[in-house]
Amino acid sequence: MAIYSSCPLPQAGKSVLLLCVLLLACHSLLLGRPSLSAEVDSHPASGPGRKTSQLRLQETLQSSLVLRVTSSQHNVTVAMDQTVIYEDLDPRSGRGLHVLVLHQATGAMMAQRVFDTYSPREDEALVLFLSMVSEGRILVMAVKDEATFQLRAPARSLLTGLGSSCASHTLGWRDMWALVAVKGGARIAEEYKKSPDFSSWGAGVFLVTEVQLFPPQEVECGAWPETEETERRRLFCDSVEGYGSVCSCSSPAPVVFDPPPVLNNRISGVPVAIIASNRPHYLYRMLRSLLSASGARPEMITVFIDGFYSEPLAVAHLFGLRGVQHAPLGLRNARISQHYKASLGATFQLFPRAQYAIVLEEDLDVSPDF
Ligand code: MBE
Repeated sequence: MAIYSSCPLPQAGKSVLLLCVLLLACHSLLLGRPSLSAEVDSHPASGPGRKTSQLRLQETLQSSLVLRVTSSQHNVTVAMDQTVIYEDLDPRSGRGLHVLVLHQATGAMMAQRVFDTYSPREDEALVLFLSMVSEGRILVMAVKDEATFQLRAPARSLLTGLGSSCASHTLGWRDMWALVAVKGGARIAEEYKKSPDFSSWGAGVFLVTEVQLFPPQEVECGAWPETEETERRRLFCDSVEGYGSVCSCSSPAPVVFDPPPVLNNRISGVPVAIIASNRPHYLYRMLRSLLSASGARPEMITVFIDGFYSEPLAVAHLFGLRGVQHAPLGLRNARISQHYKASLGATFQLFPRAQYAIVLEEDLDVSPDF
């Protein structure tokens, strides 16, 4: 494990850090395990030979990977081994803090977000997002242009909690910065370049570090019961991140609901079409409320997605619902009309005897007596 940091540390802090690094390295060597082991303890291991659903197809898994992270005025790029997995070179957009979440066993990218922390309140969204990421995941962060004008103390202390030595005070106006860390654990690597004056940007940061990966069976939750619901949960939690307790090992949020039936229900045979695009967190919230409403019947619900977005489809499958992706047609209002047309057409094809359909958009919340 390499630690890169150009942020000033007090001398005593440096000696303690060196000692800790040496101790950690010895501990890893003695145990013959990757040095991120502390984070895995919160994911109890399952029985031997069990693989996560996403990993079942992969015969040989790497034990480590090399990350290269660039942070500069116009560029955030992340490469894994020899492959660029993320790149934002657009000079007109993408200002702020770029965050990637990687799976600690496969290195698969599970989430990517940009928080424009030059602008107000984006730091709150950053804190919320990071709080929803499961412990043990690898976090990669990099600044593009400027990321500190509205980066307030709570966000700074959260980054400090991830092991950053720059985030609390040093990181400032138009400084460049990259961090690789483990959620709930320690910093893996950090690089920083100060902007020379108010009207200039810091020189580009190029961070290179090797990250140790975990064997899949060490990161899989063994506490979930062996049910069809768990199968869906595993598929979801192996591929996407940022849904908090859905993937909690000890107290996972329910994905099956058993709402009370409605007496003399005259709409139990009415299909429900959810009109969705690429707002998977809204979709998650709406489906949770819909499936909890009295009389809800999952088999009547279809999620129609305007585009080939994988995350909303994963959310539909998490709840055991049908998901249909459409190739988008047209632009703006025309695109929305086309999506409605295709979704209604498909609904009455799926339910040819239906006379009515219920149409809901992905950002609604359904009341319990809907
Ligand atoms: C802006 C523009 C933006 C860029 C942002 C962050 C400023 C110059 C002076 C002040 C504030 C902003 N000031 O320029 O360059 O494109 O995203 O800086 O770098 O308060 O004096």
